[in-house]
Amino acid sequence: MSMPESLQPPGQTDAPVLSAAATRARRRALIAITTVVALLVVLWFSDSLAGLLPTQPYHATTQAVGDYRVTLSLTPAQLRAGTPIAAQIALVDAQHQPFTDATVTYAWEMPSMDMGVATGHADPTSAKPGTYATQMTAAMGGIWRLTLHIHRPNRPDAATTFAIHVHS
Ligand SMILES: [Cu+2]
Repeated sequence: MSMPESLQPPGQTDAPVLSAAATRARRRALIAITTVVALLVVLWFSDSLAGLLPTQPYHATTQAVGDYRVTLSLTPAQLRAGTPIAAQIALVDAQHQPFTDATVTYAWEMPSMDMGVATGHADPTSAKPGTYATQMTAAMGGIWRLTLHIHRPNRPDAATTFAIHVHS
């Protein structure tokens, strides 16, 4: 939209041009600040918002750990505080062969606060070779950490962690 001639005299100086540029810069700065604030608000509330989502099932996750590949499956699909979580740990070697001679120990804790550490063994299951099982319980909703130590005779130890979101 062009300005009426009466407001735009032909002898216009540089001042209004500079002022228009300054207005544009201010507007850009305002948009940038608003965007940053909005992002911070979303980040601030994202954890509580995630807790409100009805279904967010845990998907089996595979990690390469040393010469091994570790696949962690958890049930039930909807992990909830106070409900036992069954963990199934499938181990294969560099040749993708399952192995049954490992001693698997775990530590289960909430990294964001001191709630103690539950430790124990994951025992080999008879159903599936190379699969080890255990059970944990999260006392409260939030991000939990499962640390797995894999020890095999005459081989270097391996350890890895999994971050697990438990609903409250
Ligand atoms: Cu906690």
